[in-house]
Amino acid sequence: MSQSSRVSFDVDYLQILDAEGHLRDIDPPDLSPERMKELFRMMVLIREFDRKAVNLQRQGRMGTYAPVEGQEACQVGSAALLKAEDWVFPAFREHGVFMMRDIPMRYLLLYFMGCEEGNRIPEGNNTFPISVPVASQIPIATGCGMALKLQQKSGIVVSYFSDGATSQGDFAEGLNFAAVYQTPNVFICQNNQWAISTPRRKQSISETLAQKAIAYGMPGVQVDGNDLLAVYAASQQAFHRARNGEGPSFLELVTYRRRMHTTADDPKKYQDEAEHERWLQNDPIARFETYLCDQKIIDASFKESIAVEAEALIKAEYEAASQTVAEQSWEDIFKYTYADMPEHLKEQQAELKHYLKK
Ligand SMILES: Cc1ncc(C[n+]2csc(CCOP(=O)(O)OP(=O)(O)O)c2C)c(N)n1
Ligand SMILES: [Mg+2]
Repeated sequence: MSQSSRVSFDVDYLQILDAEGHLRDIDPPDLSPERMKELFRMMVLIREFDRKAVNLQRQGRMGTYAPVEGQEACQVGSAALLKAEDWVFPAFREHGVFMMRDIPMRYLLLYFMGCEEGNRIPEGNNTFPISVPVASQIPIATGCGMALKLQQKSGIVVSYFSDGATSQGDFAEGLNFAAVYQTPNVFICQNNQWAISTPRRKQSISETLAQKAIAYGMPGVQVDGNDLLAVYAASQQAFHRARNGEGPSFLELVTYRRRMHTTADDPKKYQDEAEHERWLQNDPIARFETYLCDQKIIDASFKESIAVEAEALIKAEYEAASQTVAEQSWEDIFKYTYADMPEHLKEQQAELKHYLKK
């Protein structure tokens, strides 16, 4: 008689701050008050930058922009643990990660103003440029992890993506081979509930996205992505495993895209208003602020000072980006794809020249 056996798995859900931002009965990660103030400051700066960027697009001063509002805790809480030697592979909504990696805001502004220069990451910064094809950065990140391992180099590789990317073949290939080769990768899925107008439940009927990791042979944890302390603690554990040669991990950070997919989209056409309103009450910045106030780490004057500082910084970065744009020649848009310009581009260049002369 054959004997049957069962294998069962659990997916943990990590939350440290409750919905209002008060500490639950669980030890918070070891973060100094100064470090927490800095992380809060970054979350506020990202939110201010994001709102300004949407306004610039609305004023016709910038091209299509993908807002990151709502995902500040996901990005700050994880990127806070990155070292300069680590490699980062972002998608197209990781503006907070870029800022945490010390890439000046003008790069992001330039990119969304249509200037490819914005995608030229400063020399020596191990952050890859914005990647628009959904999930395409994931297998490349795995390849980077394999390279680090083969070369016996230190450092880990973190790739960021969102729920929609988990439906792509690249996701399966990337996670599978990271587990097979036990690479130092951490896969961070910011489950913001939407892939343009496709809701999370139509993307996958799996109960969680984190459980997909288990099938590939790596730990998968679901985390309250609007809880900075939970994101930090989960990232700390995953990064630690990767640094210690214990293989890859997957984090599903449960969050919400508070605004439109991009400025070219109108979510009112497909979102349920009541559900949207419910999510708006779950604000990662407000929750962390409540915690920091409870702990008497920040007060109203600190908040005021970082808001003033953020405004000035964003203004200066916008001016720098505008200056670069003003110095660009219209011909640049034709120049850099081919060593020898093909006929059809020459024709288009001539056509635009004629048009601009009018
Ligand atoms: C391979 C590919 N298919 C389709 C698109 C068009 N597209 C751009 S963003 C997007 C949805 C992505 O959703 P998700 O991965 O959840 O990322 P989010 O927008 O939520 O950050 C799609 C389908 C694309 N960029 N790349
Ligand atoms: Mg999404």
